[in-house]
Amino acid sequence: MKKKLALMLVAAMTMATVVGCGGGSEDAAPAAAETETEAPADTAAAETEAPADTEAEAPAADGELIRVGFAQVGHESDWRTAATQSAQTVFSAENGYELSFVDCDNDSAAQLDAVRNFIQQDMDYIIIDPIVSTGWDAVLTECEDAGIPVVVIDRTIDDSDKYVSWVGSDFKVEGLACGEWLAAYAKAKGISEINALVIEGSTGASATIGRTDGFKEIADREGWTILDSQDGDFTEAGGQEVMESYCQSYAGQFNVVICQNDNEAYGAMTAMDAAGVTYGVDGDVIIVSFDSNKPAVQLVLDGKLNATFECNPLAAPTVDEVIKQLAAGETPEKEIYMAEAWLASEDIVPSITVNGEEQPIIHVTEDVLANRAY
Ligand code: GZL
Repeated sequence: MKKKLALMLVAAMTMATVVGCGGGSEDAAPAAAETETEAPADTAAAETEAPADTEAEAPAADGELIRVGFAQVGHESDWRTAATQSAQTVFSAENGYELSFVDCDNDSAAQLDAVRNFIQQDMDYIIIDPIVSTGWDAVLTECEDAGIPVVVIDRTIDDSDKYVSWVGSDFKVEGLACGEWLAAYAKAKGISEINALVIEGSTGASATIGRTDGFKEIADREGWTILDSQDGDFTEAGGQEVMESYCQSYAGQFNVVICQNDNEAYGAMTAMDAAGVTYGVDGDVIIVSFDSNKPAVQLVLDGKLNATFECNPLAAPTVDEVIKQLAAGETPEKEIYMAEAWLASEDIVPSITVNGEEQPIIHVTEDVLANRAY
C-alpha cells in the first residue's frame, strides 16, 4: 500500500479531520537547483549521527524509500552547513530515505517554488527551514490539500500552523541569555556603562527577531545604550561591512559588539583589526556571537570572543523521529526545542537565570572544545 495512503488512513484514526488528497498546485514553477543527495559519509555531521535507535530500522515498512523534500534557507553560514550535512546524513538511502534537497539561496520566492515543486513530485514528507517567518499559509494549505505532512525546522513560521511539528531553538531565550550574561559579566568586571552595537541576522528571519528582542529586553532593563542595529545577513562579508561602517560612525563610542551569528563575528573582527580596535578578553570591546560552531568556540578559548550562545543545528535526527512517529500513527509534539548551551572565555560568571530558570555558563577549555559536535 502506498505509504502516503497508509499514513492518511492512520492519521484518520488519530486526528479529528483528515484532508483528502487534493491536486498539487497548478502554478508550480521549477524550483532552484534540486539535488537528490546521498549521505556524504565523511561529513562533519557524520560524527553526530542520529541516535542509535534511529538507525535500527529503515522507516519504510514496505521497503520503499521514504521520499523527503527539504527546502533549506541557503548556504550563508557555518551553522547552515552543519544543519545541511546533518540532514544529508540522516535522510540517506541507508536510513531508508530518498532526499530531494533544495538550497534556496536566501530567496523566499525560490523557497515557495521549491515547496510547490515537492508537492508536484508527490513527496511523502516536506521539511522547510523558512527563510522568513511570514507568507506561508497559502503553500502550507496546498501541502495539506495534497496530504503531504510538513515539518518545519530551525526558524519559525508565524502566519500558519499547518505543519505537523516545528523543531528548533527559542531565539528570544538566546537573546535573553546573551543579555543576562553581559549584565553579570559587566558587574563582575566593574563595567558601569554599556554602549552596544548590534550586527543583526537576515531581516525577517525569526532568529534575528528573537535574538534582537531578547537582548533589547535586558538592555532596556539595565539602561544600556544600543547605538545601532543593522542587518549583517548572517554572513562574514555582511558582518565585516556593517562593522567597517560602525568603526567609522561610532569610533571610540562603543564597548560591546553583539553579532547574531559566528560568521558575522569573524567579519567584525576583520573590520576591527583594520580599524585598530581591540576586542575580546584583553581588548577594549566585548564581542559575542550566536551559533557556537567549533571555530567560534576556538576563538572563545583563545579569548578573542568573550562568549558565544549556542543554536543547535542538528535537528535532522529529531525530524527522523517525528517521521517515524507519524508512520506509526502517533502524534508528534507540535513544538520540539533543541538543547543548547552558553559558553564564555572567562570563568567569572558561573550561571545566569533566564525566564526564572538557572542555566550554567560553560567555561571553555580544551576539553570543551574537543567535545563540540559541530
Ligand atoms: C538560527 C539559524 C541562523 C543561524 C545563522 O537557527 O536560522 O541562520 O544563527 C544562520 O548562522 O544563517
